[in-house]
Amino acid sequence: MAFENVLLERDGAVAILTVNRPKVLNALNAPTLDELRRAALELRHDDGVRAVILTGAGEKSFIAGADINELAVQTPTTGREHALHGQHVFDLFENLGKPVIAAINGYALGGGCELAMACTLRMAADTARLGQPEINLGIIPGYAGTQRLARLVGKGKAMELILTGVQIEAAEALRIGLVNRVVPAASLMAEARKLAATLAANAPVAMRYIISAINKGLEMPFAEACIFEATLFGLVASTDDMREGTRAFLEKRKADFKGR
Ligand code: CO8
Repeated sequence: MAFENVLLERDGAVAILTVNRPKVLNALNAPTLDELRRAALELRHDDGVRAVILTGAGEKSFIAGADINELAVQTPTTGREHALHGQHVFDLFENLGKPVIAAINGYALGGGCELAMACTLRMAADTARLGQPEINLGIIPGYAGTQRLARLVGKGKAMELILTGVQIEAAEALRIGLVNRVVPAASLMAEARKLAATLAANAPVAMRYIISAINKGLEMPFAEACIFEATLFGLVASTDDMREGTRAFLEKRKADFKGR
């Protein structure tokens, strides 16, 4: 598939998706968002891809937010539609059915922080800076930042970050649980590839169900979420990978999971 604003590479079972507008710090304009949507659909349906890394081109920025040129001319109706469309695209990444690692190589602001939060895991360079600076533009997050940030770091911290619009450093993002890991900037991609390769060797159906159980389960009452988990647990028992994983343990060898 041809893209202009994103790069999509494969390295075995790992796909690397790079937002590629470094001159504007990888800001998300409408065409870029649409390419992310198309790339997400392609990656979801490609069984050869078992883990994805999402990053930004250049050394300075992951994604510096929605493109402010477009925000400056939005109307009430287009603003609502664009927010809903972006939320839909980010949902695709959250529910891709395989792990997506945000490799945060610099600024992750506004829509950039929101997209990172829609990823399954977040690994940040020690030089990265994260935040929801929308308040400084007289607007609010529109790509589900108010919701995902509150779920990730708790209501109090989310209120503080979104109301002040402050940028925080990677170490602080790690401390409050906004990112999973912080690594030296120079080794970010190597570390992200290592983690992606580890995940890509895991049983694909079980990974898909784990992501679904956590994402969907958190939105359900606890008792219903436990029933949902039990149902997925039962389903996973139908897979060849379950038989392979348990047999490999008993035979003291490494499992070879096929995603069936
Ligand atoms: N949109 C468009 N252009 C941008 C953006 C952006 N978000 N961020 C940076 N750029 C451009 C700059 O205008 C500049 O362009 P030029 O070279 O033509 O002047 C170029 O990128 C380089 O940026 P700077 O010169 O500003 O670089 P600095 O190192 O001085 O500063 C910062 C880096 C701090 C990241 C600074 O660029 C900045 O503050 N950027 C804006 C960050 C921001 O406010 N992001 C949030 C945007 S709002 C949002 O994301 C809402 C999401 C929900 C929308 C839902 C409905 C659509």
